[in-house]
Order: sequence, then C-alpha cells, then structure tokens
Amino acid sequence: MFECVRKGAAVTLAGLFTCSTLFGVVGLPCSTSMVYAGQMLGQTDFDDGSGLPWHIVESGPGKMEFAIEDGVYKVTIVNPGGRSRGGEDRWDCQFRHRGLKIVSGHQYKVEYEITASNSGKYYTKIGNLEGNIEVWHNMSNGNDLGNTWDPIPIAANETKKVSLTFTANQSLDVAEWAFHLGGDGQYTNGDCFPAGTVITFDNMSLIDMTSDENDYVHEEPWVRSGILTNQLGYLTETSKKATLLSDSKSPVKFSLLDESGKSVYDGKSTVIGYDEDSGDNVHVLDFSDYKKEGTYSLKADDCTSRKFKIGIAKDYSALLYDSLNYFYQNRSGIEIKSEYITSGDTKALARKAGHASDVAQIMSDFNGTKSGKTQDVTGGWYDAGDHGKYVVNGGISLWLMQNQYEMALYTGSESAYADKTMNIPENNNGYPDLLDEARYEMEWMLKMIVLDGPYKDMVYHKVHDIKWTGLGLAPADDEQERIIMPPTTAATLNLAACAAQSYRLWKDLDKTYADKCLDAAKAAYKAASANPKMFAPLEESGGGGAYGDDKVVDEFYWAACELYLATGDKQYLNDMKDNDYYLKIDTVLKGGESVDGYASFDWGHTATLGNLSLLLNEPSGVKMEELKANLKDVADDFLKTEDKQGYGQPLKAGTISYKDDDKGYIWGSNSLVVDNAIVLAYQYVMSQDEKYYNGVVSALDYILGRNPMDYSYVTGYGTHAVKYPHHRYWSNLIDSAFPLAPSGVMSGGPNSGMEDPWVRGSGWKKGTIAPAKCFLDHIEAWSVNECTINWNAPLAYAVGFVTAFDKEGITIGSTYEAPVQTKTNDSAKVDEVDNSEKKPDEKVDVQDTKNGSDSKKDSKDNTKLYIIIAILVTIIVIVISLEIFFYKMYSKMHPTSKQE
Ligand SMILES: [Ca+2]
Ligand SMILES: [Ca+2]
Ligand SMILES: [Ca+2]
Repeated sequence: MFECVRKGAAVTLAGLFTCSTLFGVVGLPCSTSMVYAGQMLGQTDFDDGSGLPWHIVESGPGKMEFAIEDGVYKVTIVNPGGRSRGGEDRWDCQFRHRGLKIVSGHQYKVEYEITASNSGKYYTKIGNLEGNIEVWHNMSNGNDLGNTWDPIPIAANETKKVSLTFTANQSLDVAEWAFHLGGDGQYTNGDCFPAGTVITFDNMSLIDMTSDENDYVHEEPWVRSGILTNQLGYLTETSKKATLLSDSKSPVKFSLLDESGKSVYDGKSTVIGYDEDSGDNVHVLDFSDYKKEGTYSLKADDCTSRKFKIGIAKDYSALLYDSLNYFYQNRSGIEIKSEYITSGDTKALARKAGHASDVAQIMSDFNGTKSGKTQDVTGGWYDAGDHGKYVVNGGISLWLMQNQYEMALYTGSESAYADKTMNIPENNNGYPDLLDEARYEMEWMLKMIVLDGPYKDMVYHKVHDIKWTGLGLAPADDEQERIIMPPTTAATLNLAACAAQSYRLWKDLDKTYADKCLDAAKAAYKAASANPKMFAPLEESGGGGAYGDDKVVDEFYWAACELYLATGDKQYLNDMKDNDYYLKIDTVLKGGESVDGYASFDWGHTATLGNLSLLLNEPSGVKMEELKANLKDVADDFLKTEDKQGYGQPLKAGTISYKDDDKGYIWGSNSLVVDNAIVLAYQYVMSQDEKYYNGVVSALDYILGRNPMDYSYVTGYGTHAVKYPHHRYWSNLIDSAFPLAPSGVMSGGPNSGMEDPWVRGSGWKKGTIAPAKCFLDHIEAWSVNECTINWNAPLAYAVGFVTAFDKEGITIGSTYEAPVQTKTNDSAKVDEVDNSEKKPDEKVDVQDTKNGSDSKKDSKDNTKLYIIIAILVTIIVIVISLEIFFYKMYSKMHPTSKQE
C-alpha cells in the first residue's frame, strides 16, 4: 500500500472520528474495548485518553477547562456564563456528543456517570442541534417532555449512575446529546454550578435497543505513507523532492517507478536525521533530473509512496482558478449561483444572498455600546468560516489579489486573469476578472468609511454578528443583529493602501472608479495621521474575531508607499523615509498578536507589502538597490530554512502568541508558508535565479502533501486531501443538508496553540505534539482547520506564479483528477480503493495502440453490459412500484384493510 508501516515510527494519524490518535495501533481499527454492538456513541469510557466526539462548547461569557485523564472526562467551570453575567442561560457551558440519528418508535437505553465537586444541578437532553426539539431529557422515560424542564440536583462529590430507557416520539436525522452546566437564565433559576466546580463524566452509553442501523461508525484509521510527496506531483522542469521516513544514518537507495512498476530513475537519499518540527527521522529524495511526464510512485526501503504525476501544469491551473473561486463563493450580499461555482456539488453550493442588505448598528466603543446609528455595509467577502467582514483582513487579501495581477503584468502572464478567464458574474464586462473579484471587496471597504463626525474619513474596523453563530448555517439564514465596530487607525490605513493600489491598476480601465479610490485613499491617510493611535483591542469576545493590532507604524509605511506610487507626491516619500520600516523586509512578525512569527508579512504586519509594491514599480527617489539587497537576504533565509527542514517548508516554530509563551507553529501556519513563498517569488523575478523559483515550489509541495501529516491541506487536490474545513455553510459533516466544501480551499493547518476544544479533546496534550503535527481534519477544529480569505489569497498567488513560469503555462478551464491509488503495486487490487474513476486495465501501458483500441472496445462492451443491467433494474423497480401502487389502491378501496 502507499502507506508502509515503519517500526519505531508508528504514528496513527487520526482522521475524522478515529478513536485514539496517540494510542491507536497502526493498521488496526479502534481499540475494541470501547466499541460494542449497539453503541451509538463514538466514545464511552475515556480510558484511552481521548474524548472525541464528546466535546465542550462555550458561549460567551461561559468558559470551561477540560482534561481527559484517569479514564474520565473532567470539565471545570471557569465562568458559568448565564443571563446575570451577560450570557443567555445554562447552555452557555455544555458538554456534548453530536452526529446521532434518532428514529421514531425506537427504544433507547441511556447510561452515564456524573460527579461534581460542588453541589449544583445539570440538565441533559437528546434533541436537535437548534435546541428546540427534544426526544429525551433528564431522568425521564421520554413521556414528560414539555413539563419537566427543571435541572437535576446533584450533591457535592456524589456520583450519579444513571441508566434508563425511553422511546423516541419522533425521528431526528441530526441529533445531539448535551449536558447543560452553565449559568442562570429564563429556564434556569440560579447557576448550575459555581465557578471552579469540576464535573466528571464516565461510562457514557446510548444504545438503540430496536436496531443497530444507526450505531456509531468509526472511520478506519489511516496510516501515513512512508514517503511523503506533493500529492499532485511536480512540474516537469522544477526541483522534485520527497521525504522518506527512515532511521538509517546513511543514505539509502530509492527508485522512481512508472505505472507498470518499472524503475525509471534510481537515486540515493540525503540524510537529514531528526527533524525537530515533525519529530520524525527523515531523508530527502531528490529526483529533480527526471523530467518525463507521467504517473509515478517512489520506492525506498520497504516503502512505496502514493501515486503522483510529473507534468502538473494543468492541475495547478485548475487549482489556481478553484482557489480564486473561493472568493466568489464567500461573497456577501449577492446570490451565489451554481453556474459560477467551479468545483464540488455546484447545485448544493449555490445559495441565496447572505446579508443582502447589511445595514448594521454602529457601536460607539468596543465594549458594545450602541450608538443608535446605522450604516449600509452590504457586500464584500465573508472573512472565514463565520459571517464577519473585517477591514484589516480584507485589506491584505484584496491587496494580495491586486498584487497577483500586478505581478502578472510585470512578468507578462496577465492573460490568465483577463476578462473571460474566471467564473464570476463579471466575466464579460471588459475588465480583467481578477481585478473584478478584488473590486468586489474594495467597493465594500469604501462603504466602511465613517461618513461624518470627528472621525470622518476614518474606517470602521469590522462588521459582524452580535453573537457567534453555530455551524450549519447559511448566511441568508443568519438572524443575528449586525454590528459595526469603531474606526481604527489600522483599518483606515488598510483602506488607504488598498485604494491607492486600486487606483494604479484601474486608472486606465475605469477612471471614475479609480479616482474615487484615490480620493478615499488620500482622505483616509490624512484621517489616520490625525488619529494615529486608535486601536482595536487584542482580546475580545462576542460575535467576531478581534483582529486587534496596537502597532501601526507598519500600516503607515504600507499606505505611504502605495500613495507615493499612486501620486508621486513627495509628502508620502518623506513619510516613507521617516518610517522605521523604510526599505526593510523582515523575517519576524513582531507586535500586536505576534511575538516572533517567522514571516515577512501577515494581516497585522504589512510594511513588507509596501516594499513589494515598490519592487514592481521602481519609483524615483527610492534606493532600490538597498531594498533589493534586503529582499535577497530574506529570501536566502527562507531558502536556508527550506533546506534544513525535513519537509522543505519555509517555516520555523516560534512563540505561539502574545498570550501564550509556548513554542510551536502559530495559528494559520500554512498561510505563513505561502506568504513566504511570495517573497521567494519576488526574489526569483528580481534575480532570475531558479533556486528561488524552486523555493516557491518547495513551499507548495509542503502544502500539497509533502508534510508530516501526509495531508494535502487543500480540499479536492491530492490523494489524501482535507475535507472538512471549519465553515458555517460547508458543514456537511454536521448536517447533510449542507454541502461539503468546494475544491481549492486551504486549511490553516498545524497550530501548536490548539485553542479549540475539539483538537484538545482528541487526547492530545498541548506541548507534547510536534508543531507540524498539531492538525486534524474536522469542521469543529477551528483552531487548526479554518479557512479564510487571507490564506486562500496567497495560495492562489503562489500557485499562479509557479504555473505561469512552467513551459505549458496556465491553462484556463483545466480540471483536476487525482491518480487512482492502489493498495499495493499489484494491479489486481485496484478495486479496493474508492478513489475517483477506475483506470483502464494496466496492460494498456505495455502494449501497442492496437491494444489501446481493444481496451476502448472492452470499455464499450462494459458500457453495454451496464446499460443492460440498468434497464433490468429499472424494469424491476417499475414492476415493484406498480404492485405497491395497486396494493395501495386496493387498500384504499377496502377500508377495513389493516393499513387504514
Ligand atoms: Ca473510564
Ligand atoms: Ca471581467
Ligand atoms: Ca501592524
């Protein structure tokens, strides 16, 4: 199989719902002790140190800690929440298990053990996710629904062992079992428990006594490949590197095998040894010299890699447009139509306009004081999995998209982004489609400008829901009140920079729009200069991401660069020269949320963006040689890091955040990989030295599968790609009424902070997992598996860049299909793999064209057979249907029949 079990390196990488990640045994299903016939729960006794799919869920200000230790699940109430603290009710602190299916008339047996360190009360129920339907609650047998809403009292240190049965009075396709442990409210007289209470759960069980059809299905654990490659493969002319898991201290032989299993290239590995970021012992396999297109696998020791291709320009082209389609699909304010969706279930992904009229309440401070005034801020992109729209994150995303176009102009590849290249409503309006997509965000940002009062021309920081919403929600069904947070210096400078950049790119296309942008940019810069210290707080709860930034010298620099390029006005040049960031490109993100993140820019650190614009435009009065020398230093640093890393990524561990001193990969680490790739792209363009181009390639290899998780972090791309990014609408995993994510969505990836309860509920202890392995693919795992505009933008940028320089270039309208994976190299076992379409018989490879046509004939014969079978099945179905019909008619006409 593509995975080979390695002694001493046996790590089961848990996908969705596998029982244990730390203690699982490679190649075996979950430990049998915890699964027994009839069990509907994915975890019952917590004896293996894992809690999932049980998890805690908090609504502000409710707060809990939890630990899975000593064979029990312990929840500590830090803040009960509840109405008296500004929350809602007892459900502000919950412990729950989702993914249940309840059938009307079935009998269920419920069992659990609960202990509390203080006396208090709790409420428990099985019902739908919205919380308005219950089939069972508390101590009942299901007959008292609607009248016994009182929580169950429990004494300090008492252990309640509950075992009872109930019969469901209705069916629920998507249900949960929840314990409410929070504060007071309309339905709860006083808090359930005081802060500091430890509530212990054990021996949970839910058995459907009537049928086992809805028992919990554990997904078979998968074992990572012993050789990690870019799962798509490699362009023909670029460097081609893979990582071999090996404890060997000396180089080992490896072979590149073609589809028939024949070796076409032999080489020797380079020993890296212990790779700190992954905790793996690794070698690098370099087969860059091999340039023939085809489908291959690598073999070394007793390992064979997944199949991959050489010659992937068309696959990269497909990825480019799918990753850009992310933005269309996250547009707010307009209907999302299937005709403009480039991948996935286009019918299910289409949706009604979200926040079609986004007229929101303006807050007069960040504490949530309403001003009584509203503003229409319809449009723009939703930021991420939520329905917030944040100027400081929209800004960098929009800037990157416009810079991708400007870079394409610089390198002569702009035809890939011209009118009629992208599937968007504006694909026939005479303007470049990439600029059209960016303009959708720019037009929204212009609506975020303060219209009057002392802060006129400043820009509101963000607009979002007043409270966080749950997963499984279409934007059109979001009923939360919308609020606009106060203007900030950072947001104002984001607008100044992006609008000035827009002016440059649009002035020869649409002068009216360009002038409007420039006027807004100048006014914003002036307003920010007059209010240089209006910051959004770093910490904030309630309905939206904080996006706090208390260091804006970098935003001032960025805006000054863009305005100088737009106007040539010396005032901006002087401001640039006075700024600490003048011509500086850094490898460390400092200030705001970040302590020492290894990158040159992110949403809160934007000085480098100004310098990148200078590099493409070379304005007079700027010491370009000095800037270019600085760029080279940084690019060399990233290359050095790639060479040191076992998996070739331009990323290093750092301090997790301003409030977490631990070291590791930071939130959205994958975005730093592609951000740094853009810096390498610039150095390639400036130097024409191919090693920098290959540096971009290496970064993408990591994102697309050459990583210690053996995941392609981009949905739909690769033979083992992420499927469940955190997103309210793409929430098929929670509720099948919603679609799966489309292709081309990049997950934020490994995050040592492990902030969400899902990833911690996996049994992983923070600080014990190697930085590059703090990842799992689950929609609830928002701290490792979210997706957002400022991560997909650099992905699209890097993919477009490498493809443009391939000899094939970017092909509009390409589609991607992963190679069929075989369990072994034995073609007889092809059928065991559920991956995409079945390939023609292997013999085609070694025979001539005549056999090629034979194989076509075979497939035609097969098609005939399928058609005959289909016709037979249809006839049978019709006959049965008619019988039922006549039987029903008969029954109707004879009312004494049993059916009536
Ligand atoms: Ca236990
Ligand atoms: Ca267009
Ligand atoms: Ca900043």
